[in-house]
Amino acid sequence: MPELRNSQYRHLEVSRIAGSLGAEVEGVDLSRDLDDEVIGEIRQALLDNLVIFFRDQRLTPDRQLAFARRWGDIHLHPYMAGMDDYPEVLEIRKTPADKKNFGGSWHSDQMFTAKPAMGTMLYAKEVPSAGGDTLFTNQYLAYESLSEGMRAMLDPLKAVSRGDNFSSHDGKTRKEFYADKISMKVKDPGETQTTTTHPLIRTHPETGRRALYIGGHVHKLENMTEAESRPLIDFLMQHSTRPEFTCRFRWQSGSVAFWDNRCTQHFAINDYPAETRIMHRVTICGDTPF
Ligand SMILES: O=C(O)CCC(=O)C(=O)O
Ligand SMILES: [Fe+2]
Repeated sequence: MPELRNSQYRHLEVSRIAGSLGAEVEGVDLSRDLDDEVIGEIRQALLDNLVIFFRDQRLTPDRQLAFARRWGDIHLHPYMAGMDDYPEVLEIRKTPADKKNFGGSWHSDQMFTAKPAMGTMLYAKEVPSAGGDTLFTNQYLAYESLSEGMRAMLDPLKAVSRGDNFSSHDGKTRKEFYADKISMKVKDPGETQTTTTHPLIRTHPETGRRALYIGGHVHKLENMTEAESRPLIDFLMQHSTRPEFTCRFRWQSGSVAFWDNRCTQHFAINDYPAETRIMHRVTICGDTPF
């Protein structure tokens, strides 16, 4: 990971939280209209650290959307319904009545669409007294740490991702999976494409670095059977989530995480059965992976 020293930032203070990815960023109030120089520094911090965190923010849905729009158009989730007043903001809510959580397996957001979300911004409204942390992993390192032979074999492959009925949901559809009282509304994806083939190794359009592009939505490899694909997918999922490639973020109310789906996976830990966790999520449109 290229090291950017704090002296290279004029507006931000950036402190890494783990060896492979993740940094806390201080010195910015995300509810304000930020000038291009500050946005440029935040972009640099994101590209260098893959996921960045801000503490003690106060964001209304309008201000969260205003900050998100500085990065691109807002991406709408094909299956999950947004807030009544703010359809572009998805409220991720888990109460003691919910057994399942949203995002509770390793994945990269909306890999099953033709143009998956470039980035995701999550703002913590209410968090458990302990638990409900989120894990992230560095998919550049996952790729670079493979043997030359393995990389050569994977380079031309493509993976098929599905938005519904995927393996981390035990083969259930979203409606079935979320049936037991999850406080989130599942909608019909309509015309949106929800099964898509993407390169297994993708090139990040801004850094030019190659990264493994895999996650829980991957169902099989193109031109192979499910049985043939499964051992390789299982290996790559296990490899890409090795502890030394990860970081773990402990939320407080007012925390914001902003991650780059083009070079990371994440996992929301479901370890707070008796407590409530409420997050506001906005995703930003991305390009066709190549
Ligand atoms: O709630 C979380 O920590 C993350 C959930 C998730 O997967 C997402 O927002 O994309
Ligand atoms: Fe996610």
